[in-house]
Amino acid sequence: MEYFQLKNIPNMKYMRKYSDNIQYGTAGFRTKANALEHVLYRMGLLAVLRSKVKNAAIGLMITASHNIESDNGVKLIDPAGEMLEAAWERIATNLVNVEDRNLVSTIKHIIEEENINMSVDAIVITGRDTRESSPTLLNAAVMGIKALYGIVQDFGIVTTPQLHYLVVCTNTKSNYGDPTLHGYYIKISEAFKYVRQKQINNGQYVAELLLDAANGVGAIAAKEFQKYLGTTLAINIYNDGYGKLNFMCGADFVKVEQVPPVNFHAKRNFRSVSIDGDADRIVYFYVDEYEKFHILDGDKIATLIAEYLKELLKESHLSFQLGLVQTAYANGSSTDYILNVLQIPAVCVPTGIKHLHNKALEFDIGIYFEANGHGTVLFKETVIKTIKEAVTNPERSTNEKEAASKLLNIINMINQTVGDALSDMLLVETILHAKGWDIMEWEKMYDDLPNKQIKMKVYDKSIITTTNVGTQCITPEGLQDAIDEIVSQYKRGRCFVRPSGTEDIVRIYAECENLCDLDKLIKDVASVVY
Ligand code: 16G
Ligand code: ZN
Repeated sequence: MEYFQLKNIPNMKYMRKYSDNIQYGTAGFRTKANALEHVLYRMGLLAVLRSKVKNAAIGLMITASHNIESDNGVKLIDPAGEMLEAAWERIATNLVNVEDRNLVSTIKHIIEEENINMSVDAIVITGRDTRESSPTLLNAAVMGIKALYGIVQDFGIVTTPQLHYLVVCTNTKSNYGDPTLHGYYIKISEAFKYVRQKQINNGQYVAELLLDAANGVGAIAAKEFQKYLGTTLAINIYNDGYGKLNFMCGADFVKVEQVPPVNFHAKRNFRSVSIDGDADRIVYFYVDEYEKFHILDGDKIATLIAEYLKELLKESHLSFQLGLVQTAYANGSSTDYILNVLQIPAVCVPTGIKHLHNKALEFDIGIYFEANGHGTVLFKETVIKTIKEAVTNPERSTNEKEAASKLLNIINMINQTVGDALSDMLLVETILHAKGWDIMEWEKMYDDLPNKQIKMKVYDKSIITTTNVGTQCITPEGLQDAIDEIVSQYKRGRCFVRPSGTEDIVRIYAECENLCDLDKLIKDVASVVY
């Protein structure tokens, strides 16, 4: 090992300022922005090591997604666009928390343990959201990357899914797409326009929607998309960056509070969309003529996509194994619909995109969505190859070939590297257009069970540990029995309690058949947690 390479690592500017330990959690490191400079510096160092180990480009995204503006965060993206491998999450947590005087020895230790060849070139692809703290944090990361002689490819302000896309394209040498933002917009928008011109605009569908962009980077990306889409779809953007980021707006707010965002002119019964601060989550909603708010969340999006893909496969006479992956937050009605009506296997995994993504990879075509609106569809390479062959196969009928060609364009429209709010939005728009549906018709696919989610501050959330994909409490003793006892009193009742992996709180989710019982159910459970 050539240790001279480590001589630049000690850096007075990026000394560890806080003694509190911080953890690489569900979505990387996330906390108050002013506590993160040394974390970014060290993650820059780690990204270089990860790139050398994988002999591929690694992504480093600076964002705190739907959190308040004063927070920030960082996550590393592995070469195929997936979240950082679990073993390296532990390495990251350790590296970020060691004393400054132990930093160099810790790096040496990682190099030895992981058997890293330091002569391999390292490329780190960086991006950041629109937060005020992001440029300073990017500087810290870049200093870390350069201290270990890594190459920085910075894409400036991008959505999280754009950065995943850029990492994948860089590593697959254009197999997936061109590794530029133009490449991203053109790939998705061309596919969208292709499918649209093949379909007659009919029924209740109107090619116009209202978008709440959470005052985040999604507003920039949506404006850019509008240029590529031309008149095929009119996107009216609210919360477009001039207001406070994620403040009473955005997908997380709308989903949890079940109300429209602020600064939003909801037209009655009109298709409206909310995305989050880094544009990897999406929910649809509308307000009806009685001022009642309706949400069509990740579950509704997943079922719509699943049904449409099933139809296209049938039309093209292609048969693949479809699967849908959800978490325990999925509405019970959606799971029933998937299993009983669509007759597609539904699997439940723990919260966190890496779990959903990994499970979805097991199917030929794996659809995954969290109820909060993060999701995408993954197609096996062999599936794409078969569909491509079907498009040109002279033995197939014109109808079959048309359906296969639609499928191929649907695949191009989907950002398979991670959940992408804007790519998902264009996919939903395509399906509604194909069916000639307005948002009310889509909503009728199935009725959601009344549901509610609350956050609870507790003295120490680590006292609560869970099993069975986060739905059963193991500790403290007796808690789960008490919850079961309460839930058993409610028709179609379901309720679970788990500590959040991203915030210092406990989450309680409840659903049951009667809306008027819901508040009591969740309150009773909260009282035994407290
Ligand atoms: C993050 C996760 C999301 C999860 C949410 C809440 C990723 C990319 N995102 O946004 O999957 O639902 O945190 O997690 O993994 P929590 O309930 O553990 O706080
Ligand atoms: Zn997000």
